Amino acid sequence: MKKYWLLIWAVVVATSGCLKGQDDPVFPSPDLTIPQDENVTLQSALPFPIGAAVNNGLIRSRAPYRDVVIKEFNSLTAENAMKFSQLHPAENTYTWTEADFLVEFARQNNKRVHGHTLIWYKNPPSWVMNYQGDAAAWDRLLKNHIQTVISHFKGKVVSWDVVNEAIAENGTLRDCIWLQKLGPEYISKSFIYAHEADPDALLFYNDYGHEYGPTKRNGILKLVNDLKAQGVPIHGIGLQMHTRYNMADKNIADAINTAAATGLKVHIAEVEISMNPDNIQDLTYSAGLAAQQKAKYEFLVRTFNAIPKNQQFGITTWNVGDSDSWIRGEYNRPDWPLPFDDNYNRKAAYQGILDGVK
Ligand code: 9MR
Repeated sequence: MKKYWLLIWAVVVATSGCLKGQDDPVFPSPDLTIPQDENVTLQSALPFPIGAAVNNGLIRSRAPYRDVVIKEFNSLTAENAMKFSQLHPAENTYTWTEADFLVEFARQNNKRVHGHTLIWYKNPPSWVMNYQGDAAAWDRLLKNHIQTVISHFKGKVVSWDVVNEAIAENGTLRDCIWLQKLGPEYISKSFIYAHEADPDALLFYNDYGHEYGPTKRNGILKLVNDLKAQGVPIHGIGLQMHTRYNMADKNIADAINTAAATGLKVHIAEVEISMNPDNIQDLTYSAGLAAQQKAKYEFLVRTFNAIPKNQQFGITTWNVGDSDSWIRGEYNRPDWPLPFDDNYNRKAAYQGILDGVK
């Protein structure tokens, strides 16, 4: 008899494993969500634009994702579709399909589109890396790319991350192909070319690590203040804010307030709050972690909401649900960095965002 029950137990365990669908999240969030209130959305509750970086594949294939994007956010950034390699894979080839899809989706749903990103050390396609030419030829390459892209989206994309991540961790200019070929002026030239192509577009310098401390932050602030002093058309500063639950509030406040002190518009441009920065492989998302994440989102929003109104360009989360985040794939660890869980339920972090403007 004992053997018989053991057999049934074994069959049940084995079958429940098989029943797990292919689409089941790798790291399901436990039951740590807040009740759905149909009268509340982020875009209706917040007094500044609230955006998400989005992925076209998910917009097309996952209805709950698309629904949350439409319902909760009023500003969109392409997570990848407007990067150099994606738009300009060969010298004489531009591929607009994906970016156009996103812009059209935004138009149909009445969302602002923020362009990301024109010039980034990380993203040049191999034809750029292998390009042979003198300084004038490199200058033309830079100008053609920026102006072709901006002109294509003129009137549809209101703002651009013109240059992304040009400052290294030690606060100096990061070594990259653009610096090597054009010198430090590649940055001011990028802004000038962008402004020529669309004088109405708001132009941002975007970087991460303002909250790490003064070393990198001072390098970033010096760069944007120098650009301003030279009369270069720069209108905003993007703080990516890929941060973590145990980042000190003071560091976050210093990051936001020093950016605001430049007088530029401030975009918290790529927020997520990682819950597992130490890469613990068997970590689970607990009520305690959820509460800490909620508090960190709340602090960030409260601090942003306190800078002058006309400088509040908005806050953008780097994708939507926990399973959409680049973090899990990049670091191969469980993590829950976003305000929505794997199934697009609202987390405590969502409530934290709402509480930040109370
Ligand atoms: O989330 C993006 C990921 O899907 C891409 O593979 C990666 C490389 O293009 O870029 C990620 O987004 C980055 C953003 O463009 C710039 N700041 C850092 C972001 C996370 O790496």
